[in-house]
Amino acid sequence: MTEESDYPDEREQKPESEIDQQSVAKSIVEHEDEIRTALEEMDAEPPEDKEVGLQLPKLDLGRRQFMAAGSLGLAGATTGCLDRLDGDNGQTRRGVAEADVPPGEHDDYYAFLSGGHSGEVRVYGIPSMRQLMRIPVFNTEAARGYGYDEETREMLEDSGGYTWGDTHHPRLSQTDNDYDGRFAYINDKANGRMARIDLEYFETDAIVDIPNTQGVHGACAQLPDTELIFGVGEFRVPIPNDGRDLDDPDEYGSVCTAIDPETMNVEWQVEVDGNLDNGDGSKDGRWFFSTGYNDEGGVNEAEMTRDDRQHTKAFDIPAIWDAIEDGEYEMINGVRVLDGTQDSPLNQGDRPIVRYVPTPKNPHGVSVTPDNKYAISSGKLDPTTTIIDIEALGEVDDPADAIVGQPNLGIGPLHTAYDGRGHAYTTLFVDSQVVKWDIEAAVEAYPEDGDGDSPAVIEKIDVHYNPGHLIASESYTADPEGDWLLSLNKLSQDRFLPVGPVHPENDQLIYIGDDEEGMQLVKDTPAYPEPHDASIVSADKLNPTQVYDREDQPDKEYISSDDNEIIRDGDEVHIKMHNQRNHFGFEDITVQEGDTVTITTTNVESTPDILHSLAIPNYDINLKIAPQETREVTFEATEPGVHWFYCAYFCSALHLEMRSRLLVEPAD
Ligand code: CUK
Ligand code: CUA
Repeated sequence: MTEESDYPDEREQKPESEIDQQSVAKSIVEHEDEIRTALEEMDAEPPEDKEVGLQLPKLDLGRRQFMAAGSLGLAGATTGCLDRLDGDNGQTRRGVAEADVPPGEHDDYYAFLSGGHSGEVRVYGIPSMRQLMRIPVFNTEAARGYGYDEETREMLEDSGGYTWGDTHHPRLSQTDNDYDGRFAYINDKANGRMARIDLEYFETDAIVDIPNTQGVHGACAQLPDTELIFGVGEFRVPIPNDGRDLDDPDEYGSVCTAIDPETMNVEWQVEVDGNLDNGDGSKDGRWFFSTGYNDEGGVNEAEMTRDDRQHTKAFDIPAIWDAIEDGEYEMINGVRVLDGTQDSPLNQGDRPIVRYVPTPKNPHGVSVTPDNKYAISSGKLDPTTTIIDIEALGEVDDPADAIVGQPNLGIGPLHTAYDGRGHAYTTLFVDSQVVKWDIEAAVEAYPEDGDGDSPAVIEKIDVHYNPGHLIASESYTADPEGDWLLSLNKLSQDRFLPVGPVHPENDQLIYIGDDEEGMQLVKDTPAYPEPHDASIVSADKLNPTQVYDREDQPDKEYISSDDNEIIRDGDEVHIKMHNQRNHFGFEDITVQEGDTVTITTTNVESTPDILHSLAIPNYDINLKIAPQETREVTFEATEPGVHWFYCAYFCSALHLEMRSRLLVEPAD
């Protein structure tokens, strides 16, 4: 199970010319002998052992085939579809031996990974770990024309005008506690924003700049039907943060923000004691849980780590709506803000709006089990996770009485994912491990959990190195698939060829579909800085469009080849032109220096994957125009001269010829 890093040894390779061909042949023969011996030994094992080892339905693969496939690296060729198993919904799934999806075949899952301070979201296929797409969100990205046309520029401008963000928690919309394929939501920790990605087009379609908060970190949807999106403030600041109480940290506060998922308007905020960190919602829509690591209200490391216990905060959503109905809020920067601090009158009655569950120490991740029984909150600076009984939380007088388990798991527990079979998987940042444990066993052992590892611990696997989040397939739904686990490791150190002082992160894929075999590390994937969290969704739950429909863009003018037109009105020039293989609607466009130029252009192709772009040298413009899509840009013609505008997507054999002249006549 354990993989030691042996990278330095492997690098001592001889130049090819020095390699003794005979010794190569000899070692191949020896290697094949070893495999044969291993296979013979397996065949000698009693058949009942095989039964125990392969409990999963339809996993009809003998250990011999598995060994052969794994050792020879011929997964697709040797095992074929023997290795497929059925998911809960009857879909065929790849098993561990088919983790290398053969060329031309598709993955079983999409994984949506945050890109950290790159500001984007990435899409991987699981189990291949192939990167399928990158979706710019808070950054600009010329390859997708994002931030270079009117629409996306305006969206970025209206949400603060920043050129970067820090994405951490991509969460997908759900209906009835299952992915509905509509939207993904993603936070911006840097600039306090929340964005929405339309999963029909895989494009960011809305960003909201959230007032009264800084460091919007944890994010999730209210389940079961995505009625709200929550984002929580990690940095305590004065509210409003307008220069008041600058150096008076006692006056700082942190809020949980609820956003309408359709309008992306902020609905309300609840201020709490301490800060907020990660969040997850109960499956029935009643609770939103958030950890927080700075109940001390400190402003430096020593202060923030002073106490041994902080709180996991449980926001009672219906109680908050009731309080709003009763007018128990203050309008701050146009938002209804409720007082959810411990001494607030709203927390004194028999239906407090926020319940404070004591949790050791500087808790980080919190996630709700698929069956909605527990919220599990990780200690980070304490070796335990805290298991909160969700039903009990609504009944007990003292929230501490809702704690029903506190297993000792290892050093630095950060985040927990689920396989739907009663197991939890928790990352141990300091130990560089993932620990698999039995949730009910931890509840049974409580409170006599002892000093060492909890009896609930089933197995640990080394990861490389220092894992942050981990996510299992469909772990955030009520019905996880329980086959793949992604460990998003913060350091790769020596796992890859060196590429300078900035090392890639390492996203590791672990097979968890076989409880008897245990966790199996399947592959390393270098990742550009820096994924935090991910959501893994079955491929059949998404239905992205391949070609735009004209009706998809009702507010844009479709420009066909008959509609090419240049409209001049004083110093305003509006150019309407189509584009297609291998030309634009005009060969030459002449404007005057100082003109305000708007170009509206439609890609009139209807063939999938035939994209064009409108790249204008010297003007910092590159529009992406997908088939049947219309894009628009406005700019000042400040640079006199000849500017060859061209298509940057290699679209045909005459792609290079797909260019026209923008002639900007100098003003006298
Ligand atoms: S956080 Cu980065 S590893 Cu932003 Cu969810 Cu825990
Ligand atoms: Cu169109 Cu290249």
